[in-house]
Amino acid sequence: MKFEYAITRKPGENFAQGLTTADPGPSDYQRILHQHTTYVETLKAIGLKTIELDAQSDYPDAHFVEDTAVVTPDVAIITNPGAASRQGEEESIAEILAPYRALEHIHAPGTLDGGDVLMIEDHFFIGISERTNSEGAQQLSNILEKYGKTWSMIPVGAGLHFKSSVNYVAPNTLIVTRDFADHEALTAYEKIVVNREEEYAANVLRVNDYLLVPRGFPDTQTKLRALDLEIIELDVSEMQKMDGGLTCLSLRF
Ligand code: CIR
Repeated sequence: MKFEYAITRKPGENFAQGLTTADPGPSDYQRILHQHTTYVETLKAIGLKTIELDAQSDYPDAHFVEDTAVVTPDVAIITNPGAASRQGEEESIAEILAPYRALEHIHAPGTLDGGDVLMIEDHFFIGISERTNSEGAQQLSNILEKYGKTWSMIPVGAGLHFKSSVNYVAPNTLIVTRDFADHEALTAYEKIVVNREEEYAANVLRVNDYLLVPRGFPDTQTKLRALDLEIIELDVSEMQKMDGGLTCLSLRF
């Protein structure tokens, strides 16, 4: 689908109280604001209309808007985020999406994070992770079927979300971490495999004819240059400290 819009949300001053498995070290609000502003300006520069939301002080992870919805050409599925501290973030996103798409919802006991869902044309990979449980994945697959889409479920294993490790970069081509390089569910695709030292760089964001890649992963960038796409490098070091990255920071549709 050609993306026309992106929803983003400004990080809150308490962003460093968000969830992370990393040792984030000292936080720097001005730095994350600068990185986030550059991200939003980049989306605009490549032709998207942005819908920019204010920080939500009750939710230090709320700028990772991707986890709150799965937006397809016909329907937006509002998630029930898997982390207790993030449940409720989806409410304001549902209001924003309502004028654009029919809405469906994931209900408890189902949980689902948008970061676990990879849309490849009419097919959806749904990662089963610490955040997305089987019930949530089943609810999503039922909704997708109603709208004529196909799906596969795939255990995430290592990494926070499925899209921390696997992303769609070009026709029939994925970028994957080594753990997914030989995965039987992905045999139909060509693959760019990132080195162990550069695993974070599997989280790249394809937007129409552009590929947004995280700064500081030279080997992956060389591999991606083989694709016929314009590559834009962005510094997302403050998001990386909080287990987030380029895909998490927006909802494209
Ligand atoms: C969290 O743990 O929920 C946030 N700190 C990071 C969420 C990243 N989102 C994503 O990968 N889609």
